[in-house]
Amino acid sequence: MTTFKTLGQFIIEKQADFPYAKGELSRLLRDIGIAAKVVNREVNKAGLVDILGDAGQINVQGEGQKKLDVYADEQFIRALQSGGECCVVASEEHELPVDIDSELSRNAKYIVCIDPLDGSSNIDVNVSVGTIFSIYRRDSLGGRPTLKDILQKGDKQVAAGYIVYGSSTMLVYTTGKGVNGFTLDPSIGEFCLSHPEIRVPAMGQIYSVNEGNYSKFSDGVKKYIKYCQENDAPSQRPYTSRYIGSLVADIHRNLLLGGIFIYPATRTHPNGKLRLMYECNPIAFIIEQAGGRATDGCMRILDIEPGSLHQRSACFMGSTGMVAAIEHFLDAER
Ligand code: AHM
Ligand code: MG
Repeated sequence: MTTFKTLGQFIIEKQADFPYAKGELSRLLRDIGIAAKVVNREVNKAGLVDILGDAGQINVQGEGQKKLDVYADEQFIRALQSGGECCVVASEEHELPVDIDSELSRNAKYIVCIDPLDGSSNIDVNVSVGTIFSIYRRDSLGGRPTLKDILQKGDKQVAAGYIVYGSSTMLVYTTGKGVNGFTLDPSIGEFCLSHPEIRVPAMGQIYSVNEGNYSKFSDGVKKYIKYCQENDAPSQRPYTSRYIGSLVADIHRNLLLGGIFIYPATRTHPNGKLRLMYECNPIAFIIEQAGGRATDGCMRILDIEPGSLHQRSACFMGSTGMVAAIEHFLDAER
């Protein structure tokens, strides 16, 4: 008989790996997993809005229907609030940190940065979207957490993960001891371990970039893209271009198959587009834990000292060999 392991079972088994091992981080991860199932249910119904009622209309309970990214934000914050392990949340949906000040979370030590529904503009056309999260431990003691508590380098993350709401819904996470993936089995409503110990191949044949921005890229990036397109049998070029425009989906594919994801600085986005705290850092942590690399073109993403909650960063992440190749082109233009 084949056996299976649920996310809950796996988290408990791995609890001893955590340096503090009191079960708090395990509970936090479990809470995120529960909220992900609720969000998944709503994302799956998104195509039915024209039948069931569009956003902005009044639903049967008399409540106005919410946009899915707002809904997802509420679900994750509610789960973190009721779990009691998180003291503050930094979300893409809120300009300021959301302080979780309740009796239950009085001694909570964990900080969560989250993009509750990334790529939400893709929902209308039935393209995969995702949730990205990053977890830190609070350094300071006493009082309410401050912005300084949140603005830690990515290297200090204690856990990070994403959920991809795709043809299957998957949760992939790391606590700094490798990366594991769980697929939601809708028949039992559980995330089950389906992709243990994910490793990103050292070389891949996929490059992912919004080539519509080509004219705005630096010479080094342009030359790398041309390099990807050249014929060279020994290095299996030309590579394949794959770009969904939904970060989690693009990263998930490249993580499993090998590849590079690029969102460089452009003239219109001089610091790139993606956000450091809840997009680049968690993905960089996962990629490194899977054996890959993540850089902003000058330095390791996880070493960037953050200055603000919603700051952006350029990023080049994926298979080590492919990141090394683009660094060569970027170095040559300096
Ligand atoms: P969002 O947070 O507003 O959804 O934007 C982030 C998304 C990512 O999922 C994706 O990688 C990127 O924007 C795509 O940007 P572009 O359309 O410029 O290629
Ligand atoms: Mg986003």
